[in-house]
Amino acid sequence: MKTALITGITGQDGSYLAEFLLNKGYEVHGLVRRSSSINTHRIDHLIDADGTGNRNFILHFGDLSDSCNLSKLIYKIEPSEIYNLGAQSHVKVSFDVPEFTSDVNALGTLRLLDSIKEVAADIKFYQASSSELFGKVQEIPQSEKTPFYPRSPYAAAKLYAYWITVNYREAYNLFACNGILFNHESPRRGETFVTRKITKGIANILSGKQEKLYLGNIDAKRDWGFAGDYVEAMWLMLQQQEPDDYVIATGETHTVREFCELAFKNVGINLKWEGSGENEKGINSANGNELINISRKFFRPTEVDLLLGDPTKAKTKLNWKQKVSFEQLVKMMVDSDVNGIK
Ligand code: NDP
Ligand code: GDR
Repeated sequence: MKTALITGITGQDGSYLAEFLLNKGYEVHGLVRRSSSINTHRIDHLIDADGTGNRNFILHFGDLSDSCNLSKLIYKIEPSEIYNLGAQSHVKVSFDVPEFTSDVNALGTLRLLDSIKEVAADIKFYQASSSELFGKVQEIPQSEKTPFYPRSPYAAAKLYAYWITVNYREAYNLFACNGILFNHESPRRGETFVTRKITKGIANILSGKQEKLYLGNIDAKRDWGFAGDYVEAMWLMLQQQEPDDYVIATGETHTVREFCELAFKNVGINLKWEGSGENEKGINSANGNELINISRKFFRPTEVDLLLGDPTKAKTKLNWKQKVSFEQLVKMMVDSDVNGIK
């Protein structure tokens, strides 16, 4: 039986990856941070507290800032594969907590790689790299060959993590891969990321819990895919003969504005935009109600304007392809939130 250790198992991707690996017959171990309120809602259905979960699913307390604990767990579990998904993953928040973000996202990766090197150099390692590395537009579409230009403390920390992964691969012959994943979403997406904020906001507006939605830069463009499709690519990277780095994306880009329009359309509301810049408003064209306001609070000091990935390498070498389209993704998220509130 193969054994995997996942950091960030309580997050969106961790929960989908855990399900994926359990279905493949893996024993799955996950790193969980102790918190004062319960943080396992995405994986509760897998936990075997009363015999209803999965016996091959095992959780351990730990933190990416604690190298002693990480080394001990790697020594004890002896995983064949480690997926490093743990991170302070919010780009805007990284401007508020840059040092913490760097400690977890950059040094956390180093701590894992160095433990692998010391404890068992045959462990395969996946690093959750990000399209945020591309940052300020250098080239469109963005591929494995596009130069990086990080635009936030989050992206700068992920840049270190990317290169330290490459360095440990070259210096110590580790099987270490970077998945450069473009934005991927799902009904399990954290509620402060823009897609989920919009779909949850729609559900709240329809049920009278919220009057309108406050958003920042609605002209930013993202290449959005479905998280369930992307975790398969992570696994595929570790099943290859040679370690390598891959862009995972859909090859389509949309503005936040388009995401809003389509999401509202899914519940029968046509959005009309009025005004411009910070005075722009999204209005229900049928009854004139204001549904979206622009707020300075949600703008970033430096923005990533346009992401559009070229997944050709993943398609040809990993035989990976996305299954869920942009339209299906928006519908899936809106339906889940609207039905959840009902
Ligand atoms: P989430 O924010 O949903 O999950 C992040 C996970 O990291 C949570 O389990 C969180 O634990 C954990 N974590 C945070 N800080 C620490 C720490 N100090 N020690 C250990 N664990 C910690 O992110 P996603 O699932 O969306 O993303 C997974 C990874 O992929 C992240 O590294 C992210 O940066 C990266 N990424 C994500 C993309 C996306 O579009 N989703 C695209 C490209 C890269 P807790 O639940 O306790 O907070
Ligand atoms: P991103 O995702 O920064 O791309 O990082 P997010 O959903 O936070 O922002 C996407 C774009 O939407 C704009 N935006 C808003 N964003 C948020 N969160 N809230 C708002 O109200 C809002 N209004 C407009 C943003 O300015 C931005 O341009 C995600 C994370 O998952 C990272 O961990 C990951 O590495 C990248 O995707 C790829």
